[in-house]
Amino acid sequence: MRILIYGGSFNPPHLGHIRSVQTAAAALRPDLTLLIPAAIPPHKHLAEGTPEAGHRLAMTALAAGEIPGCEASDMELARTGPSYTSDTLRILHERYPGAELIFLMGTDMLLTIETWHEPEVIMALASLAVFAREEGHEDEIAAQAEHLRERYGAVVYVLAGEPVKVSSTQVRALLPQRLGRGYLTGDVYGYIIRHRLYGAKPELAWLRERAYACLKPTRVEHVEGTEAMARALAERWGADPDDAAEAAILHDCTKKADRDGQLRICEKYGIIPDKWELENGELLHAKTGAAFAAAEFGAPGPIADAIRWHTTGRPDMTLLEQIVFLADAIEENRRPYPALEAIRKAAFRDLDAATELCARRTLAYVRERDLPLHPDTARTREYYLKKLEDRGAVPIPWDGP
Ligand code: DGI
Ligand code: FE
Ligand code: FE
Repeated sequence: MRILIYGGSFNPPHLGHIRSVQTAAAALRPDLTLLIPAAIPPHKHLAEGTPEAGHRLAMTALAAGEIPGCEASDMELARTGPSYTSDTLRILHERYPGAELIFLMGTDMLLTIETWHEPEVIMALASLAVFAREEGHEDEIAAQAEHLRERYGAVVYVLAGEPVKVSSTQVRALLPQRLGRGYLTGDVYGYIIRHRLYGAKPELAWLRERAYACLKPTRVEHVEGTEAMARALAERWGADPDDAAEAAILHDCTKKADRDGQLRICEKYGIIPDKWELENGELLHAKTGAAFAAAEFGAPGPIADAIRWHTTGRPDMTLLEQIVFLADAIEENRRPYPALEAIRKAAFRDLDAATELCARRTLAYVRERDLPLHPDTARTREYYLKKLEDRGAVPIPWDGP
């Protein structure tokens, strides 16, 4: 039996890791491949925002899932004290008697292995595998391999193949800029976004694809329109256009669910519907959408709040909340309704006046259809009416439908 062992911080595991393992596995044909995330010792400088060990293990397990016969092992993370490779190999040697252990490493690791803890134990218990072509180090690697063979009786496999040029540091730097997805497996990327590890923000194309899958096909146009309008309003009023787009893409993500479906989502996320929401299940999609977006897509507080308040609004909304509240109402694909044009114009001239009129129009709509009026809608109207009055502005004239 042959076991390929690949250790590292996997912070996060990326396609470079996967390609290295695949190339090594193709050459060495192991029966089992173990990815072993290393415990990062407390004295070592932790990369900014390094997620807890459990997250690294979970990501490594997702990455391992891409490779046949490959598993993630928690044996180093579960151990207390310094994580020595020699100890890991001892344990594996006992667990798999008679197996050939092959330790896959990067070039610089091979060059420094003699400075490691118990190098002679490492080389007695395991063969070493290293890539030959890494930044023109071929001669150095060949010389070092020869030296280790002579001095320790080491078995060194020098593998052909160019490792993918990407580092975890690079990936961590890209993720907060809505980039980096191309360096990760889909599962690992989804996990990072769901938990917003490394300050990651989703690539919007990726988010659209996933969010649209939650919609009735007929609603996609509305969400596209809302995104475009939210972006335009964000540019006009100085909010982050990508954050506005993110909130807009997700704002109706639970709209498809009927009343029973809404109540099931409420149960799942511990939402207690109020009596107006119980009467009119339609109102619930704002609360359930916010919870779903946070749980499934890691939507951070300000974005989840913009989703939460997009239907009724609330007094003293944040800029992002106001933008999404209005964008939803005035996007280009909205079926025309009275006051639409007036709100649309106002939204680019006076955000509070537009908000007041938008809430006033909903009040009229609800009254006309004899729907239960949600007090949040009424409060939104009152708050923005008073805000206009306080600064001596006149509400936009509109007499109702
Ligand atoms: O989800 P959308 O259709 O894109 O838009 P939305 O989230 O603004 O939801 C619109 C619906 O919400 C619309 O049918 C009116 C309803 N609504 C908004 N405020 C109230 C309200 N319904 C009631 N009963 N009471 C309200 O205060
Ligand atoms: Fe909605
Ligand atoms: Fe909407």
